[in-house]
Amino acid sequence: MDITNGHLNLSEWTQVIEVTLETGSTEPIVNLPNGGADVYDAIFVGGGAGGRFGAAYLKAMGGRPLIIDSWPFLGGSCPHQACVPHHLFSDVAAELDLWRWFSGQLFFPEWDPSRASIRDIIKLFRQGRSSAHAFMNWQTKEQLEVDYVLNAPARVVDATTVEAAGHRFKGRNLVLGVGARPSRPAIPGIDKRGVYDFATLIEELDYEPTTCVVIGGGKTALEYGSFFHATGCQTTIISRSPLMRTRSLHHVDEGLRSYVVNGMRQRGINILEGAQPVEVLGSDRVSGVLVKLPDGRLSQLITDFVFIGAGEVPNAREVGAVLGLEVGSRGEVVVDDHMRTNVPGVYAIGDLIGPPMEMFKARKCGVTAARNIMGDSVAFDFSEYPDFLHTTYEVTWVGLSEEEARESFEDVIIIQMPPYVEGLDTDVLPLPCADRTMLFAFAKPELSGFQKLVIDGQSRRILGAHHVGYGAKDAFQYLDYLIHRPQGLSIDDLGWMNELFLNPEHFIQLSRLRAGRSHLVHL
Ligand code: FAD
Ligand code: COM
Repeated sequence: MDITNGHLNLSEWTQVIEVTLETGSTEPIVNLPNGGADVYDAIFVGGGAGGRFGAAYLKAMGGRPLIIDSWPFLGGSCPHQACVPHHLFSDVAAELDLWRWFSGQLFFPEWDPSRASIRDIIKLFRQGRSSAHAFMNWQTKEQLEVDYVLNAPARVVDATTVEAAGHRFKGRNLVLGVGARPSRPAIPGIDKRGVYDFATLIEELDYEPTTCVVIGGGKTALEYGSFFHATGCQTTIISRSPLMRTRSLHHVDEGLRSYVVNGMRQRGINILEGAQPVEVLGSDRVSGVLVKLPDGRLSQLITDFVFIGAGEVPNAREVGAVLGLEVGSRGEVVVDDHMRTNVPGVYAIGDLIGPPMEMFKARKCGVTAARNIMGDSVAFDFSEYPDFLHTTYEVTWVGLSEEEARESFEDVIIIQMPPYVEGLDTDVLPLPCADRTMLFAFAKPELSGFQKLVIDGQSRRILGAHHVGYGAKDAFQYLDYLIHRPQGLSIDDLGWMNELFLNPEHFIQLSRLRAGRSHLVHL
């Protein structure tokens, strides 16, 4: 389908994408104002977050980009199977959590698990996701003016040639952004029906699970496990390492971690840390999981649904071999800080180059490659960044954990809510409280959240911030910038900010209560 000279509106794009996905049509969707005959400054193989932002930036700088993607839409895995459904699930989990705690009280009806269906939420997502895809296609063509060929798997021929939709495209540079796929641990029985990952959950779930076993201890395991459990599907999480102590997460503060994990246990999630799945049981369909407990005993968990949340593996095989790209021990394409691979003129970006597998990194890798191709010399260091995950809460953190700070600084000051004071009955303290935790604050105070600031008492600089509650993600983006800039952010700066009272502004007001002291002490 050649849409080069057409100007589809959003509904028309939605229709094109849905029909293509539903029928499995292999007809390419082509937007090539010059018929694809030019030599492009860069061909972006993969139009996910990395490829789309890279191509848009290169175009904005006056360059000529082409995107080729095998899906009939731009934007990649995020709006199709990853971040966007995860946020929907987490929103639903938070709503259901309130309903369950307040069942039959105030205006809440009696908790009725039959009303909370995992399949209904997935159906809702599938019905809506094409509108996001439609917007990406429309914006990239009409506003960003980037050439693209969609619904067309690309075959890299050499460092300047890519074949797709029966056409050979030439580029002075290649930018590879083909993403990652869910990792499937080598456990006997893992391929049985009833075993899902974040992608197949969206595409293939055809029954309502009644119990769930989640394998993994990182973000996806906690997020999806919390959602499944919130719907009333009794959930067990099996993790070799303690939850949130997987190598994909850094700077996780122990106080924050225990608030999160205790909260999950309090809600009835069965958490087996230090445990190992031995076999997925069942003849054809899953009927259980055999697990080795930390003390070496074997235990059998009965379940009709297994969810793998064990991370992702870069799709390096597909593009790596033909070009002779260097691939690292975790299956990632190896790049330098300019996103250059070992092959001149070939760049790699996003999930393909390994962790952290996050949107900010994918998009900024794309922009870094584009800028270097266009003659800037730009390095991108993504070793420090703000991070978050969801349980039935939003959990955010940035900078050093308390434990990390104590390893490098002599005088570490902690400002925390609830305060850590030996023997104090903080379970009755309705603080911190803020938007979306007010009901908890008044009826179940111990559920109303957790906040911690880690400060270097000598320089008075904020070293880290940690938060469990709602609505702090936005602030953490700016806190990240402020604490990592050369002059940092001091307790005095923070205490002098203007709070919008009763949101996660406790960091401001608590800092102000201590900032007057020349020698800082804990609060
Ligand atoms: P992708 O977006 O995966 O794009 C790769 C593209 O390459 C795809 O469009 C694919 O069709 C295309 N492709 C592959 N092979 C070919 C080929 N041969 N020819 C042509 N095209 C090809 N990050 C966050 O920051 N916040 C979140 O809340 C968040 N939630 C997440 C939840 C889940 C469950 C998961 C799994 C991830 C989440 N992430 C989140 C991570 C985020 O989704 C990824 O880091 C990001 O999407 C990576 O972008 P990318 O461009 O590298 O790859
Ligand atoms: C967001 C996709 S869901 S992209 O990063 O805007 O391409």
